[in-house]
Amino acid sequence: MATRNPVSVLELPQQLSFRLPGFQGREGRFIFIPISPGRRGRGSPQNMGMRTCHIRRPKCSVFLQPRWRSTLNAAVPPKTQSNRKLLIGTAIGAVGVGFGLYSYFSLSESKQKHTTGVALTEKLDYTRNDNIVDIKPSREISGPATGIGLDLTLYQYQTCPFCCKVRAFLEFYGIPYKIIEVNPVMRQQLKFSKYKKVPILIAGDKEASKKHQLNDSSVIISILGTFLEDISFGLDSVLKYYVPVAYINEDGKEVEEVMNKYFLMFGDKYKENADTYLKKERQWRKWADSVFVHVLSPNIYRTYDEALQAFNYFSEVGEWEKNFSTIERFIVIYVGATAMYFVGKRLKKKHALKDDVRESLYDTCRQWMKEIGSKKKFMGGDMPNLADLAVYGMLSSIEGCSAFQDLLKNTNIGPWYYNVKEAVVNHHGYQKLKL
Ligand SMILES: N[C@@H](CCC(=O)N[C@@H](CS)C(=O)NCC(=O)O)C(=O)O
Repeated sequence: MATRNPVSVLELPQQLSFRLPGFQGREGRFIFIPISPGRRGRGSPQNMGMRTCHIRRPKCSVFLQPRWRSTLNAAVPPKTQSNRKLLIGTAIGAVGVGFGLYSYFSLSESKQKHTTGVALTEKLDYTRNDNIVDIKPSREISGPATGIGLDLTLYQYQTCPFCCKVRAFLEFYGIPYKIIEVNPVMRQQLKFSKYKKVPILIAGDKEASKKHQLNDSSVIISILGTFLEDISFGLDSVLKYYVPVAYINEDGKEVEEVMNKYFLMFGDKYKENADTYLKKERQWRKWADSVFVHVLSPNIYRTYDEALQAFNYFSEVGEWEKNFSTIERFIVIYVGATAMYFVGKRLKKKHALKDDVRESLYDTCRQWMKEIGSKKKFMGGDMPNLADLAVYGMLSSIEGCSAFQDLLKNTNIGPWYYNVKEAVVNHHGYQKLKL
């Protein structure tokens, strides 16, 4: 059975390795094996399990289960924090509104955790979360694609580039959803979740009572993208193809990741050239997450004035006046801008950006435009594809900053950017849906 979309180990973000407690130094590699075709006929998305990945469980993992469980629960910060720690946490949380905290947090967390990497299918029902409480949404976004039958709530920061990416996707397809704006200071809206980053999407089939918690922007987009290929397949079925794996990364930090998060599962719908096309789309989606996003923070926090400007912009578009008290807003803006100014410098070094970080921003965007070439309107051709939406979404998060204006003046990215914007705000993707 042909599918154009086999999971290739080479394309995985990094070699997935696991370390067993008491067996330091013994390492193994998970093996991706194809599973057998489903009972449904060739050519239908129901076949898509054919080439999806399953991860073979290390034989000894059975002994690890108690430790594993406690390890995964340990993702919740201990409740015994002192007030001082809480204050520091609050200030850091404030900073989280901006960009770059992703890397910032990764660095500090890796030192705190001593955990065991394990994987597996026991986590098949990972999306299940019974602790979700109904909070009044900050706002509701309407769209023509009401027929998809999903009830979606996005937990987000308005200007987080990963959240902007998910919103660009939802808007492009005209999918209605609710937004819960997370207060970056207290983050009380995320109490229900062990995963403490945004975006988080709570998704439920309208007729089913079960709600799923989807973490990570690319996971969210791939799951919804696959779902939209044939909505009759149902969200529950699609989720089975996106199994998260817990493992220890190179920094010694335990992370959970869906290893095929850049893959859409199409069954054998596409053939021939589609393989190359889709591979490119995946590569550039990954590039957006691992390269492009890292030039944004150092650019918008390049000087203290720019950092303040950025935070004032976040305040405006995130409606902080409505969401926070004046004192909270003040703290977020001034503490946040100061901290992010320094974090920006650290990120500049970490990601080896040029002395003038603007040059790195221009280079990165030129690289993107070169890939599109002069013959196509979008990387996706006449319509934006997921890579277009990812890069556009992330870039839109800095639209109100001077870095964005400089970018328009110094590169030819403007026409592409505004073309994607037009396609997004007018829900051009909706025409592609077969509802
Ligand atoms: N890989 C994740 C990254 C998400 C992420 O790092 N989000 C940042 C905001 S931009 C975050 O929530 N950081 C933790 C915090 O602010 O507390 C994704 O693609 O969704």
